[in-house]
Formats: sequence, structure tokens, C-alpha cells
Amino acid sequence: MSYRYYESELETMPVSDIKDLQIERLKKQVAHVYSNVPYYKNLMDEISLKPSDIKGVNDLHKLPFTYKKDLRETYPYGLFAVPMRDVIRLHASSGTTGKQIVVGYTKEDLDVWDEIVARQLVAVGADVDDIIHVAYGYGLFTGGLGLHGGAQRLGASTIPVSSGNTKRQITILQDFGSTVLCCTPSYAAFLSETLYTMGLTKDDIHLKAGIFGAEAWTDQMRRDIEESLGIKAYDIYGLTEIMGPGVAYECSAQSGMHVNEDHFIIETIDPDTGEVLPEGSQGELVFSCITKQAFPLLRYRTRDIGVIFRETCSCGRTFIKMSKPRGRTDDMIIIRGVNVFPSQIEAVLMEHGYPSHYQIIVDRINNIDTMNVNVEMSLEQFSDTVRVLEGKEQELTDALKSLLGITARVHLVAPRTIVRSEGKAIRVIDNRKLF
Ligand code: DLL
Repeated sequence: MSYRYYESELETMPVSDIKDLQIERLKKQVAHVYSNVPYYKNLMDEISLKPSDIKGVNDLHKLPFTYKKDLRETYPYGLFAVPMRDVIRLHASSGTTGKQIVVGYTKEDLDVWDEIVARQLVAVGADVDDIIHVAYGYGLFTGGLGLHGGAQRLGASTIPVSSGNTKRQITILQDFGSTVLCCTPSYAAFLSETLYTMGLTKDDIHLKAGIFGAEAWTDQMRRDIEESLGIKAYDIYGLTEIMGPGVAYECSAQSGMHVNEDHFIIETIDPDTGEVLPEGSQGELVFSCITKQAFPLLRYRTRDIGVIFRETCSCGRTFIKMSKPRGRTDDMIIIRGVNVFPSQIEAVLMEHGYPSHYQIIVDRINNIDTMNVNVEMSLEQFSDTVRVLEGKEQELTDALKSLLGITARVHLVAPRTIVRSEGKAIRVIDNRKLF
């Protein structure tokens, strides 16, 4: 059996009905947040805003923004809006320093998440007969369990492969007959390269589609992956703070991602002034969760730069679309799908007694992201023997691995070799051409 929509009534709703639904849900959500999250109540009280002042979607701009720093200040559970006994899942993602940010979901929240991911699976042509190979990481990262939930909800055969062990992934692709691949675009490119290195081709596997997100990827990369794996490759967007993958999803038209507007309101704003921009203008993406119960952020500043636009889509869906993110307003970098802030690296260096002269060099070699960190030694450290220095490099590499979950190779360099800047220090040299 194959169908075009997972929830056709919602996905193809007239725009005026979407707006009505949004306002009804927004009003309820603001009341929920005001009554159950003291942090939000204080923010609203400070500007004398009452839930009853939110009468239409146009009143959204009256609400204060939420920033990542608010999540840090309320760590771990201060923004949760339900008692912990109602929270049945926790996920986490990188904070800007040593501690992660933590999010929670009720049973109903997970139901919504499964549904919105199932919407995309259907939009790319999957159905109960498909075999869905989930190679996003499982764990605190939302990718694995997010796609997993949607695939199971659809009733497809779900393979929870998780990431890594690439040769075994290829064997599974061949033998289990996976038809839809879900992973980061860079991992899809690496899988395809490994396939050919093993003397196999796209004809030896059974894939027809891929759902790739969690990091930036270019149209050229899309074409390469489509060609080498013999599939159609679709983008998926999301962030831990708002839900995880599935906040927005690409359909068969492959021209921007539909935002699940019955659950999230998207705005674009000028990142400097906070002013709301008209549709079609590039700005920072801001999301409000209008149905989420456990962790309902309002006007969350994603730091992603993009454009939103409403157009008649050939797929028949009416939800507004967002472009691929075109950059960020902060210094977060995404390495193999893992978010990294330079400040996290700096915190580890300081803890180990290094001066704060360092540089992070990011590259993409054979479709794999690499990260090297050059760290300047103090004069005393410089006089250590090579063996001692190698030991110190390893110690720092291990400490970074334990914090970030990925390898960032540390190289200790001579004092005063990292170029000093007259303005802002240049902490990151990203040689990948992603935007
Ligand atoms: O990356 C959730 C996800 C998992 C999305 C699997 C898609 C697939 P975080 O780890 O919190 O959540 O990272 C969120 O990743 O603010 C963007 O900067 C970036 N990002 C996510 N999807 C895309 C995409 C997951 N399709 C951050 N294109 C976001 C470009 C993306 N960047």
C-alpha cells in the first residue's frame, strides 16, 4: 500500500485554517508555560505581559525570546513544564561550555515526534513495505531515536543500525535489503565511497531514498550521493531544543523543507535587532513549540540563518517552507553531525593549564570531517621532551573526546606561533565549503 500523505488533513490544510489552529494552540501553550515554568513567568512578569495579551499569532512578537543561555541558567530541568513523573524520555545536546543542555518529552510529545517524522517518510515515498536503515547515532543525540520512532510509527521494518562500523553497514544494506537510508549527509557520502572501495556498486544494494540532515550539505553533495547510491536524497531539519529531527522536512519537490506548522511556529528575525522580518527575507530562524508539553520553548533563537517562504508546492502540502540553513549567527561548528562550540574546547584547555591561544582547523577529507586543534604551549611547557609533549597531546585529545564524543586531534605548537589578531581572535578555520 502506498499513500501520499501521512496526515493529509493537516498537511494540506488551507493556510487560514493553519493560522486558526496555531493561534488556538499558542494561547493554550502560553498559559501552560506561564503557569508551570517560573522562569518564563518571571520573564513575562518583567515586561508586564499576561497570557491573555496573546490574542492572535500577530501578538507572538510580544513574547520574550528564549536563548541557549536560558537553558544553561536553568540546567538541568528548570524549563520543564511538567513533573518528572510525566517525562518519559530525555535527550541532550552540546551546551556552549562543559555541560550539555537537557530536554524532556512526555508520552504525547513522543507521539507527536513520531508522527512528524512519519510524515516525511511518506513524503519521500516510504510505506509499510519499506526497510528503513537508521544510521544516525542512537543515544542522547536525537537523530537515531527520532528517525526510529517515525519509521516504526509508519509500520515500516526499522533497522536500528546506529552510526559507525561502515563495512558492517554495507553488509546490512546488501543482505537486509534496506530501501531508505537515514544518516548525516557526510556519512551517506562515506558509505557510498566505502561501497565502491569494497568493489561493489549501487546495483548491489536496494536503496531508493535517503533522509539526510543534522548538518549543512550542498546541492553538489546531494547530486553526488544520489548518483552514487542510486537514490533520491532528501533534507531533514531539526534541533534538540525544539524536538529533534522532523521540525521541517523536504518532500518530493526537493525545494525547501515544510515546517510542521501545526506544532511549531517559525519566524525569521534580524539577529541584531530582534525585529521580525517579512517572509522571503534572510534572517535568524526562531521557533515556538505550540503543542509540546514537557519542554515547550517559546521564540527560541536557533542561531541558524535561513529564509522562509510560502508557495504552492507540487506535493500539495500547504505548510510554509524554510530554506536549508545558510550559516549561523554564532560560532557553533558541526563535525560529523556533532555540534561543537569553540568555548567547550577552550574550557578543556584552560582546565589543563594551557593559555588560551588555540586554533581549531576543520576539513573534509574523503567526505569525512576532521578537526585538529593547535594549542600554543607556555615557555615552560616548550622545554619538555618530545615524549612528554606527546603524552600531553594525547591527554588533551582524550579529554576532548570524552567531552565532545568525537576525536579532535590536539597538536601542541611553539609559543607565539598562532597568529594574533587585532580584532576578534580567529578560533576556527573551516576549510569545508558548506554554504
Ligand atoms: O541535529 C537534529 C537532527 C537529527 C536533525 C537528524 C536532522 C537529522 P542538534 O544536534 O541539536 O539536532 O543540532 C541542531 O543542527 O540548529 C542546525 O544548525 C543543524 N542542522 C540540523 N539539521 C540541519 C540541516 C539535530 N538539514 C543544529 N541542514 C541546527 C543544515 C542542520 N543544518
